[in-house]
Amino acid sequence: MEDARMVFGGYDNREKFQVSRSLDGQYFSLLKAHSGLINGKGRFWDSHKNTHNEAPLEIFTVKQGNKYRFRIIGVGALYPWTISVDGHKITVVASDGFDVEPQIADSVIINAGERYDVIIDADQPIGNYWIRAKTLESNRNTSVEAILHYQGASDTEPLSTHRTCTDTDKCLVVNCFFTYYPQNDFTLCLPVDKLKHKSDNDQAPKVIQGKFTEYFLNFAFPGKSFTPGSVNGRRFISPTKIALANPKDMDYPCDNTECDEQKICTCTYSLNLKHGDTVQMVFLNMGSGKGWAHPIHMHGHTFYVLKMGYAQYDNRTGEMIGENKDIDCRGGVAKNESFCNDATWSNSSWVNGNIPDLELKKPVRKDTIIVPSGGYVVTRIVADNPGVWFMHCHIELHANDGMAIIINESHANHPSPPQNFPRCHSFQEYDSTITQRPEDDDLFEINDLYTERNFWIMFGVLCAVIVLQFIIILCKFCCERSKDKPEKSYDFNGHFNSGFNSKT
Ligand SMILES: [Cu+2]
Repeated sequence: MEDARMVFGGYDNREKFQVSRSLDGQYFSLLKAHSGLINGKGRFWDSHKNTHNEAPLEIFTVKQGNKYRFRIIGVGALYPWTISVDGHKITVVASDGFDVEPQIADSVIINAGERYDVIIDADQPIGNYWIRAKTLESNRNTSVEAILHYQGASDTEPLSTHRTCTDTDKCLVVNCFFTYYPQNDFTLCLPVDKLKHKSDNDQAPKVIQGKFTEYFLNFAFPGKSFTPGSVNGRRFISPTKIALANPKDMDYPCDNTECDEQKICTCTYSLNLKHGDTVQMVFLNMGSGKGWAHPIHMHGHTFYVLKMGYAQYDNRTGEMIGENKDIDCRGGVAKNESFCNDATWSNSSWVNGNIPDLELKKPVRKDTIIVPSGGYVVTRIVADNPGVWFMHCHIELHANDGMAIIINESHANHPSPPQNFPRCHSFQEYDSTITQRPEDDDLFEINDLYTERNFWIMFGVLCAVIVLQFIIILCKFCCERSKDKPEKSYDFNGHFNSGFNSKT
Protein backbone atom coordinates (compact mmCIF):
# COMPACT_ATOMS: atom_id res chain seq x y z
CA MET A 1 0.00 0.00 0.00
CA GLU A 2 1.34 3.40 -0.90
CA ASP A 3 0.95 6.32 1.41
CA ALA A 4 0.05 9.70 0.03
CA ARG A 5 1.51 12.58 2.00
CA MET A 6 -0.63 15.64 2.31
CA VAL A 7 0.89 19.10 2.42
CA PHE A 8 -1.53 21.00 4.52
CA GLY A 9 -1.82 24.45 5.93
CA GLY A 10 -3.42 27.69 4.92
CA TYR A 11 -2.77 31.22 3.88
CA ASP A 12 -4.37 34.46 4.96
CA ASN A 13 -3.61 37.48 2.77
CA ARG A 14 -0.64 35.57 1.29
CA GLU A 15 0.71 35.02 4.76
CA LYS A 16 1.16 31.37 5.71
CA PHE A 17 -0.39 30.35 8.99
CA GLN A 18 2.11 29.35 11.60
CA VAL A 19 1.67 26.20 13.62
CA SER A 20 -0.41 27.11 16.62
CA ARG A 21 1.32 26.46 19.91
CA SER A 22 -0.21 25.60 23.25
CA LEU A 23 0.68 27.31 26.52
CA ASP A 24 3.06 24.51 27.47
CA GLY A 25 5.13 25.10 24.33
CA GLN A 26 3.66 22.10 22.52
CA TYR A 27 1.60 22.09 19.32
CA PHE A 28 -1.98 22.27 18.19
CA SER A 29 -2.27 22.50 14.43
CA LEU A 30 -1.31 24.07 11.14
CA LEU A 31 -5.01 24.65 10.65
CA LYS A 32 -6.23 28.01 11.81
CA ALA A 33 -9.36 28.19 13.94
CA HIS A 34 -11.21 31.22 12.60
CA SER A 35 -14.04 30.99 15.04
CA GLY A 36 -16.15 28.67 17.11
CA LEU A 37 -19.84 28.02 17.63
CA ILE A 38 -21.96 27.84 20.77
CA ASN A 39 -25.25 26.08 19.98
CA GLY A 40 -24.54 26.71 16.31
CA LYS A 41 -23.95 30.42 16.64
CA GLY A 42 -20.73 32.38 16.44
CA ARG A 43 -18.93 35.13 14.61
CA PHE A 44 -16.22 35.26 12.02
CA TRP A 45 -13.47 37.56 13.24
CA ASP A 46 -11.14 39.39 10.88
CA SER A 47 -7.90 39.21 12.77
CA HIS A 48 -6.35 42.02 10.71
CA LYS A 49 -9.09 44.56 11.36
CA ASN A 50 -10.24 43.09 14.68
CA THR A 51 -13.83 43.22 13.48
CA HIS A 52 -16.49 40.54 13.09
CA ASN A 53 -19.39 39.79 10.77
CA GLU A 54 -22.06 40.73 13.37
CA ALA A 55 -23.70 37.29 13.28
CA PRO A 56 -26.22 36.73 16.12
CA LEU A 57 -25.05 34.93 19.24
CA GLU A 58 -26.68 32.41 21.55
CA ILE A 59 -28.44 34.09 24.48
CA PHE A 60 -29.13 32.31 27.78
CA THR A 61 -31.78 34.17 29.77
CA VAL A 62 -31.60 33.76 33.56
CA LYS A 63 -33.53 35.10 36.50
CA GLN A 64 -31.59 36.83 39.21
CA GLY A 65 -31.37 34.69 42.34
CA ASN A 66 -31.69 31.33 40.56
CA LYS A 67 -29.00 28.77 39.86
CA TYR A 68 -28.59 27.15 36.45
CA ARG A 69 -26.93 23.93 35.37
CA PHE A 70 -25.11 24.26 32.06
CA ARG A 71 -24.18 21.04 30.29
CA ILE A 72 -21.11 21.83 28.20
CA ILE A 73 -20.28 19.42 25.39
CA GLY A 74 -16.95 19.46 23.55
CA VAL A 75 -18.16 18.72 20.03
CA GLY A 76 -15.10 20.18 18.33
CA ALA A 77 -12.60 18.12 16.43
CA LEU A 78 -9.34 19.74 17.44
CA TYR A 79 -8.97 22.64 19.84
CA PRO A 80 -9.68 22.59 23.56
CA TRP A 81 -11.63 25.57 24.90
CA THR A 82 -11.48 27.42 28.20
CA ILE A 83 -15.03 28.26 29.28
CA SER A 84 -15.79 31.18 31.61
CA VAL A 85 -18.54 33.70 32.38
CA ASP A 86 -17.67 37.32 33.08
CA GLY A 87 -18.47 38.36 36.63
CA HIS A 88 -19.39 34.82 37.74
CA LYS A 89 -17.66 31.83 39.24
CA ILE A 90 -18.53 28.41 37.89
CA THR A 91 -19.01 25.28 39.97
CA VAL A 92 -17.95 22.07 38.24
CA VAL A 93 -20.37 19.30 39.31
CA ALA A 94 -20.02 16.53 36.72
CA SER A 95 -17.72 15.23 34.03
CA ASP A 96 -18.63 12.82 31.24
CA GLY A 97 -21.94 12.10 32.98
CA PHE A 98 -20.52 11.30 36.43
CA ASP A 99 -21.11 13.60 39.39
CA VAL A 100 -18.05 15.01 41.12
CA GLU A 101 -17.72 16.84 44.39
CA PRO A 102 -18.52 20.48 43.53
CA GLN A 103 -15.42 22.45 42.62
CA ILE A 104 -15.61 26.23 42.38
CA ALA A 105 -13.36 27.72 39.70
CA ASP A 106 -13.06 30.62 37.29
CA SER A 107 -13.07 28.45 34.20
CA VAL A 108 -12.97 24.87 32.95
CA ILE A 109 -11.10 23.48 29.95
CA ILE A 110 -13.09 21.19 27.69
CA ASN A 111 -11.40 18.99 25.10
CA ALA A 112 -12.95 17.38 22.04
CA GLY A 113 -15.26 14.62 23.24
CA GLU A 114 -15.45 15.73 26.89
CA ARG A 115 -18.56 16.90 28.74
CA TYR A 116 -18.66 19.07 31.85
CA ASP A 117 -21.65 20.19 33.89
CA VAL A 118 -21.27 23.50 35.71
CA ILE A 119 -23.58 25.46 37.98
CA ILE A 120 -23.83 29.20 37.43
CA ASP A 121 -25.37 31.23 40.22
CA ALA A 122 -27.24 34.24 38.81
CA ASP A 123 -26.24 36.34 41.79
CA GLN A 124 -24.90 39.43 40.02
CA PRO A 125 -26.59 42.78 39.23
CA ILE A 126 -29.17 42.53 36.46
CA GLY A 127 -27.35 42.95 33.17
CA ASN A 128 -25.70 41.13 30.28
CA TYR A 129 -22.47 39.17 30.67
CA TRP A 130 -20.19 37.54 28.14
CA ILE A 131 -19.89 33.76 28.20
CA ARG A 132 -16.44 33.16 26.72
CA ALA A 133 -14.80 30.15 25.12
CA LYS A 134 -11.15 30.63 24.26
CA THR A 135 -8.60 28.22 22.81
CA LEU A 136 -5.33 27.69 24.65
CA GLU A 137 -3.17 28.91 21.79
CA SER A 138 -0.22 30.94 22.95
CA ASN A 139 0.43 32.65 19.62
CA ARG A 140 -3.16 33.39 18.56
CA ASN A 141 -6.31 34.72 20.07
CA THR A 142 -9.25 32.57 19.02
CA SER A 143 -12.47 32.95 20.95
CA VAL A 144 -16.20 32.60 20.68
CA GLU A 145 -18.91 34.23 22.77
CA ALA A 146 -22.46 33.74 23.97
CA ILE A 147 -24.52 36.02 26.25
CA LEU A 148 -25.79 35.49 29.79
CA HIS A 149 -28.84 37.73 29.83
CA TYR A 150 -30.60 38.55 33.12
CA GLN A 151 -34.37 39.05 32.91
CA GLY A 152 -35.01 42.79 32.98
CA ALA A 153 -31.70 43.72 31.38
CA SER A 154 -31.49 45.69 28.15
CA ASP A 155 -31.21 43.95 24.81
CA THR A 156 -27.79 45.36 24.15
CA GLU A 157 -24.57 43.40 23.95
CA PRO A 158 -22.60 43.01 27.16
CA LEU A 159 -19.92 45.49 28.16
CA SER A 160 -18.53 43.10 30.76
CA THR A 161 -14.85 42.23 30.97
CA HIS A 162 -12.98 39.10 31.93
CA ARG A 163 -11.80 38.96 35.50
CA THR A 164 -8.26 40.20 36.06
CA CYS A 165 -6.18 37.57 37.85
CA THR A 166 -3.57 38.94 40.23
CA ASP A 167 -0.73 37.64 42.31
CA THR A 168 -2.81 37.98 45.47
CA ASP A 169 -6.05 36.80 43.90
CA LYS A 170 -5.18 34.11 41.40
CA CYS A 171 -7.65 32.53 38.99
CA LEU A 172 -8.33 28.79 39.06
CA VAL A 173 -8.74 26.62 35.94
CA VAL A 174 -10.00 23.03 36.09
CA ASN A 175 -8.72 20.30 33.72
CA CYS A 176 -5.41 21.78 32.56
CA PHE A 177 -3.21 19.51 30.47
CA PHE A 178 -0.06 21.10 31.86
CA THR A 179 1.04 22.15 35.32
CA TYR A 180 1.68 25.89 35.06
CA TYR A 181 0.30 28.89 33.27
CA PRO A 182 2.92 31.53 32.45
CA GLN A 183 3.85 33.20 35.71
CA ASN A 184 2.35 36.56 34.77
CA ASP A 185 -1.05 35.01 34.07
CA PHE A 186 -1.50 34.50 37.83
CA THR A 187 -3.55 31.39 37.11
CA LEU A 188 -3.53 28.07 38.93
CA CYS A 189 -4.32 24.65 37.44
CA LEU A 190 -6.44 21.91 38.96
CA PRO A 191 -5.94 18.71 36.95
CA VAL A 192 -8.92 16.45 36.45
CA ASP A 193 -7.51 13.64 38.58
CA LYS A 194 -7.76 15.96 41.57
CA LEU A 195 -11.55 16.08 41.23
CA LYS A 196 -13.33 13.57 43.47
CA HIS A 197 -16.15 11.25 42.55
CA LYS A 198 -19.27 12.38 44.42
CA SER A 199 -20.21 8.84 45.43
CA ASP A 200 -18.48 6.97 48.26
CA ASN A 201 -19.59 3.66 46.78
CA ASP A 202 -17.79 3.63 43.46
CA GLN A 203 -14.20 2.87 44.34
CA ALA A 204 -11.48 1.86 41.91
CA PRO A 205 -11.49 -1.80 40.77
CA LYS A 206 -9.18 -3.85 42.95
CA VAL A 207 -6.00 -5.65 41.97
CA ILE A 208 -6.71 -9.38 42.33
CA GLN A 209 -3.84 -11.78 41.88
CA GLY A 210 -4.23 -13.63 38.58
CA LYS A 211 -7.03 -11.36 37.40
CA PHE A 212 -5.12 -8.15 36.82
CA THR A 213 -3.54 -7.02 33.59
CA GLU A 214 -1.70 -3.82 32.79
CA TYR A 215 -1.13 -2.20 29.39
CA PHE A 216 1.00 0.78 28.42
CA LEU A 217 -0.48 2.58 25.42
CA ASN A 218 1.54 5.36 23.84
CA PHE A 219 -0.63 7.77 21.85
CA ALA A 220 1.86 9.70 19.74
CA PHE A 221 3.48 10.28 16.33
CA PRO A 222 6.70 8.26 16.55
CA GLY A 223 8.84 7.51 13.51
CA LYS A 224 11.65 9.02 11.47
CA SER A 225 10.62 9.99 7.95
CA PHE A 226 7.16 8.45 8.39
CA THR A 227 5.38 9.65 11.54
CA PRO A 228 1.72 8.65 11.45
CA GLY A 229 -0.70 8.83 14.37
CA SER A 230 -0.37 5.53 16.19
CA VAL A 231 -0.74 3.60 19.42
CA ASN A 232 2.51 1.92 20.46
CA GLY A 233 3.80 2.57 16.94
CA ARG A 234 0.86 0.73 15.37
CA ARG A 235 -0.96 2.87 12.87
CA PHE A 236 -4.55 1.69 13.03
CA ILE A 237 -6.27 0.44 9.90
CA SER A 238 -9.92 -0.51 10.07
CA PRO A 239 -10.83 -4.16 9.58
CA THR A 240 -12.62 -4.82 6.30
CA LYS A 241 -15.34 -6.85 7.96
CA ILE A 242 -17.49 -6.46 11.03
CA ALA A 243 -15.25 -7.16 14.01
CA LEU A 244 -18.10 -8.26 16.27
CA ALA A 245 -19.43 -10.87 13.81
CA ASN A 246 -16.00 -12.11 12.72
CA PRO A 247 -13.85 -12.05 15.86
CA LYS A 248 -11.48 -14.76 14.60
CA ASP A 249 -11.45 -13.69 11.00
CA MET A 250 -9.80 -10.30 11.31
CA ASP A 251 -7.37 -9.09 8.72
CA TYR A 252 -4.32 -6.87 9.28
CA PRO A 253 -3.05 -8.43 12.54
CA CYS A 254 -0.18 -6.72 14.34
CA ASP A 255 1.94 -9.81 14.83
CA ASN A 256 4.10 -9.22 11.79
CA THR A 257 7.75 -8.36 11.99
CA GLU A 258 7.12 -4.74 11.08
CA CYS A 259 5.79 -4.03 14.57
CA ASP A 260 8.59 -3.62 17.06
CA GLU A 261 10.07 -1.34 19.70
CA GLN A 262 11.64 1.03 17.17
CA LYS A 263 9.44 0.33 14.14
CA ILE A 264 6.20 1.71 12.77
CA CYS A 265 3.62 -0.67 11.32
CA THR A 266 0.09 -0.50 9.96
CA CYS A 267 -2.42 -2.96 11.37
CA THR A 268 -5.69 -3.43 13.26
CA TYR A 269 -4.25 -3.07 16.74
CA SER A 270 -6.35 -4.67 19.44
CA LEU A 271 -6.18 -5.66 23.08
CA ASN A 272 -7.76 -8.98 24.02
CA LEU A 273 -9.25 -8.69 27.49
CA LYS A 274 -10.31 -11.58 29.69
CA HIS A 275 -13.79 -11.39 31.16
CA GLY A 276 -13.83 -10.20 34.74
CA ASP A 277 -10.24 -8.98 34.81
CA THR A 278 -9.27 -5.67 36.32
CA VAL A 279 -7.50 -3.96 33.46
CA GLN A 280 -5.15 -1.06 34.12
CA MET A 281 -4.36 1.02 31.07
CA VAL A 282 -1.60 3.58 31.29
CA PHE A 283 -2.15 6.13 28.56
CA LEU A 284 1.18 7.67 27.54
CA ASN A 285 2.23 10.54 25.32
CA MET A 286 5.97 10.12 25.25
CA GLY A 287 9.10 9.54 23.25
CA SER A 288 9.98 11.01 19.88
CA GLY A 289 6.30 11.21 18.89
CA LYS A 290 5.09 13.47 21.68
CA GLY A 291 4.30 17.13 21.14
CA TRP A 292 0.50 17.24 21.07
CA ALA A 293 -1.89 16.58 23.95
CA HIS A 294 -4.45 13.90 23.01
CA PRO A 295 -8.03 13.58 24.29
CA ILE A 296 -8.43 9.79 24.38
CA HIS A 297 -11.98 8.48 24.16
CA MET A 298 -13.06 4.95 25.06
CA HIS A 299 -16.27 3.32 23.84
CA GLY A 300 -18.08 0.62 25.83
CA HIS A 301 -16.68 1.60 29.22
CA THR A 302 -16.02 4.48 31.54
CA PHE A 303 -12.64 4.32 33.20
CA TYR A 304 -11.54 5.30 36.68
CA VAL A 305 -8.86 8.00 36.61
CA LEU A 306 -6.37 7.03 39.29
CA LYS A 307 -3.47 9.34 38.56
CA MET A 308 -2.07 11.79 36.05
CA GLY A 309 1.65 12.29 35.57
CA TYR A 310 2.82 15.48 33.95
CA ALA A 311 5.94 16.47 32.10
CA GLN A 312 8.58 18.70 33.65
CA TYR A 313 8.00 22.39 33.08
CA ASP A 314 9.69 25.72 33.55
CA ASN A 315 7.50 27.09 36.32
CA ARG A 316 8.14 30.67 35.12
CA THR A 317 7.16 30.27 31.46
CA GLY A 318 5.03 27.15 31.84
CA GLU A 319 6.82 25.53 28.91
CA MET A 320 7.80 21.86 28.91
CA ILE A 321 11.46 21.10 29.53
CA GLY A 322 11.37 17.31 29.82
CA GLU A 323 9.23 14.21 30.00
CA ASN A 324 7.87 12.68 33.14
CA LYS A 325 10.48 10.32 34.58
CA ASP A 326 8.09 7.70 35.93
CA ILE A 327 8.01 5.94 32.55
CA ASP A 328 10.81 3.97 30.93
CA CYS A 329 10.29 4.15 27.16
CA ARG A 330 12.93 1.49 26.46
CA GLY A 331 13.77 0.82 22.79
CA GLY A 332 17.53 0.66 23.35
CA VAL A 333 18.10 4.26 22.28
CA ALA A 334 18.22 7.67 23.93
CA LYS A 335 14.92 8.62 25.49
CA ASN A 336 14.17 11.44 23.07
CA GLU A 337 14.72 9.03 20.16
CA SER A 338 12.68 6.18 21.60
CA PHE A 339 9.34 5.48 19.91
CA CYS A 340 8.08 4.40 23.34
CA ASN A 341 6.27 1.45 21.73
CA ASP A 342 6.96 -0.91 24.62
CA ALA A 343 7.07 1.21 27.76
CA THR A 344 7.08 0.19 31.39
CA TRP A 345 7.50 1.77 34.81
CA SER A 346 10.93 3.19 35.56
CA ASN A 347 10.58 1.76 39.04
CA SER A 348 9.91 -1.96 38.66
CA SER A 349 8.16 -2.09 42.02
CA TRP A 350 5.28 -0.11 40.51
CA VAL A 351 3.93 -3.13 38.62
CA ASN A 352 0.77 -4.96 39.79
CA GLY A 353 -0.91 -1.66 40.55
CA ASN A 354 1.62 -0.75 43.21
CA ILE A 355 1.91 2.88 42.15
CA PRO A 356 2.21 5.63 44.77
CA ASP A 357 -0.42 8.33 45.11
CA LEU A 358 -3.24 6.56 43.31
CA GLU A 359 -6.74 7.85 44.01
CA LEU A 360 -8.54 4.60 44.82
CA LYS A 361 -11.39 5.72 47.06
CA LYS A 362 -13.13 8.42 45.06
CA PRO A 363 -11.58 8.44 41.59
CA VAL A 364 -13.36 10.46 38.95
CA ARG A 365 -14.91 8.35 36.18
CA LYS A 366 -14.66 9.44 32.59
CA ASP A 367 -14.74 8.19 29.03
CA THR A 368 -12.52 10.90 27.56
CA ILE A 369 -9.34 12.23 29.08
CA ILE A 370 -6.56 14.48 27.93
CA VAL A 371 -3.14 12.81 27.91
CA PRO A 372 -0.57 15.58 28.36
CA SER A 373 2.43 15.76 26.06
CA GLY A 374 5.31 14.16 27.95
CA GLY A 375 2.95 12.74 30.56
CA TYR A 376 0.65 9.83 31.38
CA VAL A 377 -2.72 8.86 32.87
CA VAL A 378 -3.37 5.73 34.94
CA THR A 379 -6.86 4.34 34.33
CA ARG A 380 -8.70 1.16 35.29
CA ILE A 381 -11.75 -0.72 34.09
CA VAL A 382 -13.32 -4.06 34.85
CA ALA A 383 -13.72 -6.15 31.70
CA ASP A 384 -17.41 -6.75 32.28
CA ASN A 385 -18.93 -5.55 29.03
CA PRO A 386 -18.29 -8.10 26.28
CA GLY A 387 -17.95 -6.48 22.91
CA VAL A 388 -15.57 -4.92 20.47
CA TRP A 389 -14.93 -1.35 21.51
CA PHE A 390 -13.14 1.42 19.71
CA MET A 391 -10.73 3.68 21.57
CA HIS A 392 -9.20 6.65 19.81
CA CYS A 393 -7.91 10.18 20.01
CA HIS A 394 -10.88 12.52 19.70
CA ILE A 395 -8.94 14.91 17.49
CA GLU A 396 -10.27 13.75 14.14
CA LEU A 397 -7.08 14.37 12.22
CA HIS A 398 -5.16 12.19 14.64
CA ALA A 399 -7.74 9.37 14.71
CA ASN A 400 -7.97 9.29 10.93
CA ASP A 401 -4.20 9.17 10.79
CA GLY A 402 -4.22 5.94 12.82
CA MET A 403 -4.27 6.93 16.50
CA ALA A 404 -6.81 4.30 17.50
CA ILE A 405 -7.12 0.79 18.92
CA ILE A 406 -9.80 -1.89 19.39
CA ILE A 407 -10.63 -3.30 22.79
CA ASN A 408 -11.49 -6.93 22.00
CA GLU A 409 -13.38 -8.05 25.04
CA SER A 410 -14.43 -11.52 26.08
CA HIS A 411 -15.47 -13.24 22.88
CA ALA A 412 -16.48 -16.28 24.88
CA ASN A 413 -19.19 -14.19 26.49
CA HIS A 414 -20.62 -12.72 23.31
CA PRO A 415 -24.09 -14.01 22.56
CA SER A 416 -23.82 -16.32 19.55
CA PRO A 417 -25.44 -15.17 16.32
CA PRO A 418 -28.42 -17.27 15.14
CA GLN A 419 -27.60 -20.38 13.14
CA ASN A 420 -27.08 -19.61 9.45
CA PHE A 421 -26.90 -15.90 10.25
CA PRO A 422 -25.31 -14.33 7.17
CA ARG A 423 -21.91 -12.86 7.84
CA CYS A 424 -20.03 -10.46 5.65
CA HIS A 425 -16.47 -11.37 4.83
CA SER A 426 -13.81 -9.30 3.25
CA PHE A 427 -13.66 -9.01 -0.51
CA GLN A 428 -10.45 -7.09 -0.28
CA GLU A 429 -7.48 -8.72 -1.90
CA TYR A 430 -4.81 -9.74 0.54
CA ASP A 431 -1.93 -7.27 0.51
CA SER A 432 1.28 -8.96 1.55
CA THR A 433 3.10 -5.65 1.93
CA ILE A 434 0.95 -4.69 4.89
CA THR A 435 0.65 -7.73 6.98
CA GLN A 436 0.95 -11.45 7.26
CA ARG A 437 -1.88 -13.68 6.27
CA PRO A 438 -3.97 -14.81 9.25
CA GLU A 439 -3.23 -18.27 10.51
CA ASP A 440 -5.41 -21.07 9.19
CA ASP A 441 -7.00 -21.41 12.62
CA ASP A 442 -8.25 -17.87 12.31
CA LEU A 443 -9.94 -18.61 9.03
CA PHE A 444 -12.29 -21.26 10.33
CA GLU A 445 -15.33 -19.20 9.50
CA ILE A 446 -14.41 -18.95 5.85
CA ASN A 447 -13.60 -22.66 5.75
CA ASP A 448 -17.00 -23.42 7.27
CA LEU A 449 -18.45 -22.65 3.85
CA TYR A 450 -16.67 -25.65 2.34
CA THR A 451 -17.97 -28.49 4.49
CA GLU A 452 -18.93 -31.87 2.93
CA ARG A 453 -22.58 -31.24 3.72
CA ASN A 454 -22.54 -27.96 1.83
CA PHE A 455 -20.83 -29.68 -1.11
CA TRP A 456 -23.59 -32.33 -1.49
CA ILE A 457 -26.33 -29.74 -1.12
CA MET A 458 -24.83 -27.64 -3.91
CA PHE A 459 -24.23 -30.78 -6.06
CA GLY A 460 -27.87 -31.83 -5.64
CA VAL A 461 -29.17 -28.39 -6.56
CA LEU A 462 -26.98 -28.35 -9.68
CA CYS A 463 -28.22 -31.80 -10.81
CA ALA A 464 -31.84 -30.76 -10.25
CA VAL A 465 -31.34 -27.67 -12.41
CA ILE A 466 -29.80 -29.72 -15.23
CA VAL A 467 -32.63 -32.31 -15.14
CA LEU A 468 -35.25 -29.54 -15.11
CA GLN A 469 -33.66 -27.87 -18.11
CA PHE A 470 -33.60 -31.21 -19.98
CA ILE A 471 -37.32 -31.79 -19.27
CA ILE A 472 -38.21 -28.28 -20.48
CA ILE A 473 -36.27 -28.75 -23.73
CA LEU A 474 -37.84 -32.18 -24.29
CA CYS A 475 -41.37 -30.85 -23.73
CA LYS A 476 -40.78 -27.97 -26.07
CA PHE A 477 -39.49 -30.30 -28.77
CA CYS A 478 -42.52 -32.57 -28.49
CA CYS A 479 -44.94 -29.63 -28.66
CA GLU A 480 -43.28 -28.28 -31.78
CA ARG A 481 -43.58 -31.64 -33.51
CA SER A 482 -47.24 -32.05 -32.67
CA LYS A 483 -47.99 -28.50 -33.94
CA ASP A 484 -46.10 -29.00 -37.22
CA LYS A 485 -47.86 -32.18 -38.35
CA PRO A 486 -51.17 -30.68 -39.61
CA GLU A 487 -49.56 -27.51 -40.88
CA LYS A 488 -46.73 -28.95 -42.93
CA SER A 489 -47.23 -32.32 -44.65
CA TYR A 490 -46.83 -33.91 -48.03
CA ASP A 491 -49.22 -36.39 -49.68
CA PHE A 492 -48.07 -39.50 -51.29
CA ASN A 493 -47.98 -37.76 -54.61
CA GLY A 494 -45.55 -35.21 -53.39
CA HIS A 495 -48.12 -32.39 -53.23
CA PHE A 496 -47.71 -29.91 -50.43
CA ASN A 497 -50.62 -29.33 -47.95
CA SER A 498 -50.30 -25.86 -46.50
CA GLY A 499 -52.49 -26.53 -43.43
CA PHE A 500 -55.89 -27.21 -41.97
CA ASN A 501 -57.46 -24.38 -43.94
CA SER A 502 -56.41 -25.88 -47.20
CA LYS A 503 -59.19 -28.42 -46.77
CA THR A 504 -61.90 -25.85 -46.63
CU1 LIG B 1 -4.57 13.24 19.19
